[in-house]
Amino acid sequence: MATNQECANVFTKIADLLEITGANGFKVNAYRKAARSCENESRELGRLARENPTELRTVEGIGESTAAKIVELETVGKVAELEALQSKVPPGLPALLTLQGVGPKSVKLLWDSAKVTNIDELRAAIASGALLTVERMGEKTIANLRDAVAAHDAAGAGPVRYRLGEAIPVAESMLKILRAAHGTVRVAFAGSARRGRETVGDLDLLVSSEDPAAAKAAFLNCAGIGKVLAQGDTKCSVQLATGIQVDLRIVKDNAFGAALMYFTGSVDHNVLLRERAIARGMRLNEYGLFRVPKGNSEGADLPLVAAETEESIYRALELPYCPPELREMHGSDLTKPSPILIELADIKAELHSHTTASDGDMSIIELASLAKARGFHTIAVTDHSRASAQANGLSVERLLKHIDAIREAEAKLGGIRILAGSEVDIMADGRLDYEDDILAKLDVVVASPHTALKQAPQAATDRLLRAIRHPLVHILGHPTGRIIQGREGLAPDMELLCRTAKECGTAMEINCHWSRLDLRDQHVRIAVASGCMIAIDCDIHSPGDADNLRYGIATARRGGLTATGCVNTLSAANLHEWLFSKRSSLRP
Ligand code: DGT
Ligand code: CA
Ligand code: CA
Ligand code: ZN
Repeated sequence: MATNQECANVFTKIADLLEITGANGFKVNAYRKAARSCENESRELGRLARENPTELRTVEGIGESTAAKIVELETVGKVAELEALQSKVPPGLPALLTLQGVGPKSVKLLWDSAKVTNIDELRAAIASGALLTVERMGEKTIANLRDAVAAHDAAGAGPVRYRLGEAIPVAESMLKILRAAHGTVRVAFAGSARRGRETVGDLDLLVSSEDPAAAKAAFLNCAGIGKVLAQGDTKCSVQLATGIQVDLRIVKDNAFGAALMYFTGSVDHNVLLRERAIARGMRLNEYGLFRVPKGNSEGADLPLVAAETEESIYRALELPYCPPELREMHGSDLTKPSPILIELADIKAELHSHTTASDGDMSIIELASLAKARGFHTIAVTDHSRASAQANGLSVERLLKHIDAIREAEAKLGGIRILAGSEVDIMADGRLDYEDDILAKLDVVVASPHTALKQAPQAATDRLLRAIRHPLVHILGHPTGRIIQGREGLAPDMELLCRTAKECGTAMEINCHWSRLDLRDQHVRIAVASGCMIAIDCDIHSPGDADNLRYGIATARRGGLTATGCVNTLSAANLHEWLFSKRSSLRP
């Protein structure tokens, strides 16, 4: 079945090729919008295309022709228009788009004006100086191209996007430096990182300052800058040695909210806000929301309505505040108040963690002390089961001893419930790796797929359903087994899984590690709609893993999860009661 990402990729490729071949911008934008809506859609488009193609038209941004292409992709396995476009350009040309900072416009220019049709020819054209004769191609641009080709040669076709957990710490450390600069009033990161997307193309930082020159100097002095791409009084862009690009905007504090709103995006959300402003006789841009007096269309110095905070701008547009994580295509009904989304502080328990008994770095006491220091009332120790031999999974004999060790540690440490659990492997056919009489001895069972992650969707659905329905299983761990930028993982019928999880009182996990984020945002939306419980767990192996909670929370918020839908927010009594309801022997 075609995944939503595959549908999105088709539309992105069509848009790129249209732009390279000089098609009109309106058409290009329609395809880009279609690509974004595919990425954002929680229903599975491949399934819709097969079972109920007319429903495709209900997806925001999908029209008649794009819907037909999804059906074509699903049923034929390829899209004729894309193939036709590909045949119109030299085969090596699209690869130029994988170069850092090279978009369709640059590719078109390189092709039209310098006859460059692939990366090798680009390398040669840079070396020979041939590019210098191209109009609109300055030395700076050529230097950037040279670096991009070098980076490509060094990394292969390295990732153009960075995973959230790789990007956010970089943003935080730069914000810390900006915060300390003379004259700084407020700092924030914006862009896709603030919206909590699982990967980001670049980082967008914002600072308001009474001493813009000091802010700029502090930014350009940050450690790890490989190259300054641009610098002005209000805008700077750098590329770090690690490859990631960081854009900084320096603004006046009374316009911080407007800038934050604008640079948080998404582009689609901004467009909707701007249209709303226009409809109310106002204009919205990165500097503020302004009133446009009748008859004055292009005047300068329009009267300011709001700019200082995002809240004030939403209010002036007569809209409820929209949390950044929901500022995507699917939040298109802006007038509908957002649910009160779950927050980090709501989490009171960790239900998936590993000790040195399997592949963790900490003892039971160390792990539980960490959870206690975070103010959690409960930590579940869930080491791997025997089938995970590479992770030193526990034999039945070792597991039984481990349970005793957990009871001892709990008595010794005090002040936190330490539950004895297991992350038990779900075999390819859905059987679990321990017998029921063993599972029944545990307080918590997280059942996870670790092998056979390429099995067909139907087999994956059957396999995971069996685990969800197992009366001794509490949580389905990292349900698809995907690794971001690493492996696709399983593609089960998530709606059916979540519906069944609801019926069985089983929770679906959001695994917080930034390389997993599994369930992913679209799946969380399905889970929330189905009403099943969700667990948000850090799958702790090392002390630092507990800090990944924020990424799981961001993913949960993107899926519209409220605190009440998450088992980790329950009081100790209610949590233990739920766990107990699948047991007869949870010790008091
Ligand atoms: P990324 O970096 O690809 O992960 O995604 P974003 O959303 O961070 O995109 P970026 O860095 O290009 O721009 C940051 C925000 O600035 C974006 O979310 C919305 C705003 N923005 C940028 N370009 C435009 C534009 O052409 N029109 C509008 N309305 N907003 C824009
Ligand atoms: Ca960005
Ligand atoms: Ca940017
Ligand atoms: Zn696992």
